Amino acid sequence: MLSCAGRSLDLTHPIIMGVINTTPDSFADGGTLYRGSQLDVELGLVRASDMVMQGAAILDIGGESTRPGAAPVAPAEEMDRVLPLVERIAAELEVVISVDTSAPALMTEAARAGAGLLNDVRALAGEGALEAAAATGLPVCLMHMRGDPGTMQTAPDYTDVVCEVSEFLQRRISACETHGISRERLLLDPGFGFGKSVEHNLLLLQGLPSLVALGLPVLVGLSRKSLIGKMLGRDVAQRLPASLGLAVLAVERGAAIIRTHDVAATADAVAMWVALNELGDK
Ligand code: PT1
Repeated sequence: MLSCAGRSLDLTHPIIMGVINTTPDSFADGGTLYRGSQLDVELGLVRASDMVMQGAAILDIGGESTRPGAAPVAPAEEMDRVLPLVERIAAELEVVISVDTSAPALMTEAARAGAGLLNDVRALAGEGALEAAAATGLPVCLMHMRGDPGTMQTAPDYTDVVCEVSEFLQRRISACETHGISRERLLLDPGFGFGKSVEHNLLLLQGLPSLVALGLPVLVGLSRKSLIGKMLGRDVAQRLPASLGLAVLAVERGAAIIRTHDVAATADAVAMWVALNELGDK
């Protein structure tokens, strides 16, 4: 059980995190919550409600695109995008709200607005992030990234990618503990696509059990990412079948949470794995 503000998440079976981007420019679903140039909170609520009905236990709300090559966004702009939607969803839906941010001020305000989880692709390494996250009392997902979104795919290089990601995450766990964020509040994520070649991503998926062995729930986000495009020659709109395959391979290797744009399809795929897994327990 992971305690997320007023709600608790049962992690005995893998669960689904649905992605909701409030950015005009996200790689897979950018701009879909906009009417003209204006972000529409009601469109966001409809999307959120659909995802909950389809089986999402968590919704991950983001206001900064972190896909390869993305430019940074001003924290004030990010807050303006994210906070109204967090408030609206918290008031209307029974779901844990995760906020995908590295901005300390947004962490603080999101917790006030009803968020139940913080998801930081920079693993709280930014100025003031550890302190802000600690003060919210919320669980935190620590993700590995090499470099920053603008340049991370230039020439990713590792001697042993699984070891290096694992050691990085262990250092971030220690930093969290030093700042009063206990292990019970932490989730880990290898950060697929964040400063990794296709081969690095595949090695990380194959080596996922060694991250799971650290004893914290592992979150995996592979949905529609460019490694699929590079391997199979598919553009973003044609990456669902491979994303589903990868999701099942990740839960088979111990992933606790699957972050996806396609909640209904991913919930079906994971449900088949769960059914088979329960047979094995008998
Ligand atoms: C993720 C993740 C995230 N991914 C967590 N948060 C994104 N915890 C945003 C590509 O190669 O995996 N885990 N927040 C989206 N980032 C990317 C990265 C999108 C790479 C696309 C690519 O296409």
